[in-house]
Amino acid sequence: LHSRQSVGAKSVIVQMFEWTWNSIAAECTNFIGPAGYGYVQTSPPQEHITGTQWWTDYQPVSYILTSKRGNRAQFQSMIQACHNAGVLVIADTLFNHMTGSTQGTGVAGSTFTKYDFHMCGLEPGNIIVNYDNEQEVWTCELDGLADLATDTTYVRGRLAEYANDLMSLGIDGLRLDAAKSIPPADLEAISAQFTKKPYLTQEVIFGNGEPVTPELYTGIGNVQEFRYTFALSSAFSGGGISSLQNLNSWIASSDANVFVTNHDTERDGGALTFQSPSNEYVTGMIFSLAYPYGNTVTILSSYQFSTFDDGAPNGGAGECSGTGGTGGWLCQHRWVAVTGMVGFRNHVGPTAALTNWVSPQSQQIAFGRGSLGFVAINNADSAWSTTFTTSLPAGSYCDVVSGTSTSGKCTGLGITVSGGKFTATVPARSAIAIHTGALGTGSG
Ligand code: LM2
Repeated sequence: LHSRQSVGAKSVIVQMFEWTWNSIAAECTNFIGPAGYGYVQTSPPQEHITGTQWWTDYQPVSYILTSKRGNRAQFQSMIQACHNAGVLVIADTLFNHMTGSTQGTGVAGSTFTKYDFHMCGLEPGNIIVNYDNEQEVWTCELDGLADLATDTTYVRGRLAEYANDLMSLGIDGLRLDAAKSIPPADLEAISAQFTKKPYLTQEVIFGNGEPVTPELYTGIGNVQEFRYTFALSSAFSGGGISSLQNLNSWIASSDANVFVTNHDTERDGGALTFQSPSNEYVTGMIFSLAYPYGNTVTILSSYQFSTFDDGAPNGGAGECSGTGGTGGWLCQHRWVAVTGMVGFRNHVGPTAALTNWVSPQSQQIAFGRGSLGFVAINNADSAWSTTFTTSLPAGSYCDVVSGTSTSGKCTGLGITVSGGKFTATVPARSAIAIHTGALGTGSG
C-alpha cells in the first residue's frame, strides 16, 4: 500500500473555496501562517469549462494549470508563499471525471471531446442513480460527468503524471474529489506511481446500507467522514450536544478528516453553515477543534451566496479585514473563536485524553483534554453559570473564544483556575475555552 504522509503538530486545514492563487498567497503570509493553520486547500487548479458558476472548476477539460483562480506561475508562487509562512498546500484533485459536455473550449483555450471514459451501460444516459450497486457507483457517471476509465493503464498513468506535476511545484497533499466513484484498487494503482508521498483526503460520502463505504478507502489515505458532519448538525440544531460524548463508531480517528461543513454541504443542507441560527456554526466549529476525533479538521473559508450557482465575489480575490471578511467574503478562518481554537488544537495535540466530561442538560457540555485544555459549550438559550472541575494546573487563563492573549494580557474573558476548579458563566449559545498555551489576566 501507498504509505502516507503523516500530519505534523498543525492539523487544521483551511479550505480556501474559490480564492484565487494570488489571494491565497497573500493570506498565507498575512494571516494563515501566523495563526497556526497547517494547510490550505485550494480549488481545483486544472483547466475547466468556461462559465460564471463556481462549479465550472469541477468540470476539467485538460491538465493545463490554468483556471479562473490563476495560472501555473501564480499557482507555484502561491505554494512558495504558503511554504514560507509555514503552511502546506493541498490541491483539490479530480481523478473521477472530466466535463459533462461532449465538446467545447476550456478557459485556457483547449478544445475537447470525449475519450478514455467508461460507458457503464447500466442506466439510461449512463448516470449513477442506484448507490446500492457498487459497479454503478464506480463506472457510471456522477452528475453526467464523463467517467474516467481509471482501470486502464493509460488513464492511471496520466492521472499520476498530473499529481506528480502538482507535487513538482511543491503541492503537499491532494483532496481526491468523488473518490467514492473510483474503485479503491484504482486509487492504489494511481498513487503507487506518485513520486512523493502526499497527504491524501478522500471524499467518500457515507450512505446507509450502501456497499461503497468509507472503510474501503482508509488504506489509501484519510477519508472525509460525513457521518461526523451530519451528527454535529443534528446535535447542535436540536438533538442535543450531549450525544457527542462518544464519537467512535465510525472510521478510526486517525483515518478521518472531519469538518463542520464544506462547499457542497454549505449548499445542499444537512450541515451547520453560516446560515444556521443561534451561533450554531461557530459553536460547532469550536467543538470540532476541541474534540479528539479526526486526524485533520477542515475549516471552510467561503462567501455569502443567494443562489446555488453564485460564483465568488470579486472574481475570487478573497478579502478579509481584521477578524472577518468584506465584500461578501466570510473569512471564517479569521473569526476570533476559530483562530483561538486552532491555537487550542495545536497546543493540546491529537492524543490528550478526553477528561472531566459533564453535561447537566442535553444542550450543555464541558470537557477537558488532559491537563492541557478545557472547553465548555452552551447550546442552550440561557447562560450557564457554574463551577467546573478541571485537570488544568492553577493559573490565570485567557478564554480563546472571546479574545486573544499577548504578553499575559487577555483581550477576552479571564478565567482563574485554583485547586482543580474554576467558576465561569458561559453565555447562551456560546462557549469558553482555555489552555495552558494561552495564559493571561483578562477583562472579566
Ligand atoms: C464533488 N464531489 O464528489 C464536488 O465536491 C462537487 O462540488 C461537484 O459538484 C461534484 N463532485 C463533481 O465534481 C459540483 C456541483 C454540481 C455541478 C458539478 C460539475 O455541485 O452541481 O454539476 O460540480 O460542475 C453541474 C450542474 C448539474 C449538471 C452537471 C453536468 O449543476 O446540474 O448535471 O454540471 O453538466 C446534469
